[in-house]
Amino acid sequence: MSVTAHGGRTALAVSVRVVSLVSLVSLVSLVFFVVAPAGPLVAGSQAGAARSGTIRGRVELRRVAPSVERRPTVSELGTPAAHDLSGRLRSVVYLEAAPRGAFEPSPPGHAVLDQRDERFVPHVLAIMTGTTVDFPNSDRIYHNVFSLSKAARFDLGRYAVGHSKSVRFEQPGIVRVFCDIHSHMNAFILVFSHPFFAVTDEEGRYRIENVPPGTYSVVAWNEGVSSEPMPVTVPTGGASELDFTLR
Ligand SMILES: [Cu+2]
Repeated sequence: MSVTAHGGRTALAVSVRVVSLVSLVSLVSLVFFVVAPAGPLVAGSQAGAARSGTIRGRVELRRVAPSVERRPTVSELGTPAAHDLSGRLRSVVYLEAAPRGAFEPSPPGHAVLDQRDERFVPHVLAIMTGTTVDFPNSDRIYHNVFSLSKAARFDLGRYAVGHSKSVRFEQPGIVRVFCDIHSHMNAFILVFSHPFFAVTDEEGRYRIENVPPGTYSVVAWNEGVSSEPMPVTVPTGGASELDFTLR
């Protein structure tokens, strides 16, 4: 963890890293994040890129999870509360188990979870293990980011606008992020041991690219609620459609 003055905003760039089977076996508490011991092998990244396919579809939410409302300030009293639905409309879709050898190592990724207008932006972040997440404070008030989640426990303390602290996420799992000062601030970071996941847009559409041909179980997640794993077969160089309904 390190303190850095935050300059230009880094684009959310999640990149790929091979995780050894040994470390995976020790992380079995969340079974659905674990790479399967067997599966289609891809000879190399070039061959894999040429033959790999896509899983795409839509996650429909029967109802949107309620948010914790922000207390209005004196100047806002009498005006309607600003609802932030958009973050809660986004779901994460991921392969329950990724094929071994299906992805190449690459430098650890970087992502940003901003603190802006007393909210975490984005509300849902999906990353691979080894990714460092910056938590810049873009508000003129203090925040205190922390998590008590099993996959990552941290407390960044208070820092002012223009400052940032970072956390590197090493363990797969779901990390709930809060602010110690503002109880209405919360976010999710989903940490995967493989790169086969996607965050949906606000309409629920998703697209998982570069999936080697094969049959997989796919799970959709929204605000702590997961679907049953759904089977899907990805043809060589083709696309498969898979829709989910949650809640
Ligand atoms: Cu705060």
